Amino acid sequence: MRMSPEELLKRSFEGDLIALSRLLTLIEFPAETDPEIFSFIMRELMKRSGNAHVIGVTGNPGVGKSTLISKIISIYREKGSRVAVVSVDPSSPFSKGSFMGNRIRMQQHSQDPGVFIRSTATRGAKGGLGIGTTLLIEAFDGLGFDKIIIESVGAGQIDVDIQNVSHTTINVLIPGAGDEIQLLKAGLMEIGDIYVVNKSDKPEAEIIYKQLQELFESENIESRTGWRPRIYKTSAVMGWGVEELTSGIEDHKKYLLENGGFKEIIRRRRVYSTKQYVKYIIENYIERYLDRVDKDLLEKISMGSVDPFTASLELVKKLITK
Ligand SMILES: Nc1nc2c(ncn2[C@@H]2O[C@H](COP(=O)(O)OP(=O)(O)OP(=O)(O)O)[C@@H](O)[C@H]2O)c(=O)[nH]1
Ligand SMILES: [Mg+2]
Repeated sequence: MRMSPEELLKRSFEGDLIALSRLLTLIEFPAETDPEIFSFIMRELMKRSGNAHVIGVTGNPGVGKSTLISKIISIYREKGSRVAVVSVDPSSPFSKGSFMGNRIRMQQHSQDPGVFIRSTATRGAKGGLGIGTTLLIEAFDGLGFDKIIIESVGAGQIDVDIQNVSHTTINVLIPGAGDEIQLLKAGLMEIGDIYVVNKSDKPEAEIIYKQLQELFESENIESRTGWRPRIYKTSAVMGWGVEELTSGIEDHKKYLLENGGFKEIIRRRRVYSTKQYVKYIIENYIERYLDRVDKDLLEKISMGSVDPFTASLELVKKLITK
C-alpha cells in the first residue's frame, strides 16, 4: 500500500513503526524520491527539529560502544526521555560482525516504543559517517526524540565527522590504549568532550585512567567548545560508572545551553550536512562523466602519449563547458 506523504508523516508522528521505517528510508536515500515530496517532508520535520541532544560515541572496534550505549539508553528511559540510535556500519569487509553486534547488544530495548535503533552504512563515504546520517539526525529530532546517539567506529581517533554533528562527543578507550594517549599528547587527535575508560573491570584500566588524568591536568586541554574534557571509568558489562557518565553527559549539555553552544552546533550541523551533499552530488556526477570519457583520449592516456595532468585539464574543461 502506498501512503501519501501526509499519511506517512502522520503515522510516523504517532509512532507507527512501519511508517517510521519507511520515512527514514526515504530520508536516507533522497535521490530516489520526488524532490518536491522530499522537501515537503523535511520541511514538516524541521519545523519541529532543533531540540534533540545529539551524542556521538566513537572508539576502536570492540571497545564496548554498543554495550555502553545500551546501558545509557536504560538510564535515559528511566528519566522518560525518548532515545534514537543511529549505528553507523563502516561497510568494510572487516566489520561484518559490527552491524549484527550493535543490534544484539541493544536488543533489550527492541520492544520499547520509546527507543528506535537505525543502522546506516557509510557506503564508502570518507570519514566515519554515512552521507545519510545528518538527515537521519534531523528526522529523529523533528520526530520528537530527546536523545540521538550516534555510534561510529573511529580508527583510533575521534573523526571530525562525528564532532561536526554531535553536541557531545564521547571517546571510548580501553586498557592498553597507549597509542591513543600518544596521539593525544602529540596533539594529533581531536579533543572529545568526554573520555571513557571502559572495561574497567580489568585492573589495567587504572593505568590509562591515570595517564589521561595527568595529561588533561598538565596541559590545560579544552575541547572545541571551551569545555574541559571529563574522564569516566566504566564497565559496560557490569553496569559500573554509567550513572556518573550519564550525569557528565547532562552537565555538558547544560554547559552548551548556558553559553549558546547548543543552537550553534545545530546550525553548524546543517551547514556541514549541506556541504556534504554538494560534494556527494558533484562526486557522483563526475564519476558518471568519467565513465563516459571518450575511448580515443583514454587510449592516448594509457599509451602515455599525453600525460595525466594535461589529460585531466582537458577533461575538466570539457566537463565545465558541458
Ligand atoms: N570485560 C568487559 N568486556 C566488555 C565491556 N564492555 C563490553 N565488553 C565486551 O566487549 C565486546 C565488544 O563489545 P561491543 O559493545 O560490541 O563493542 P563495540 O565497540 O560496539 O564494537 P563494534 O561495534 O564492533 O566496534 C563484547 O564481547 C562485550 O561483551 C566491559 O566493560 N568489560
Ligand atoms: Mg558496536
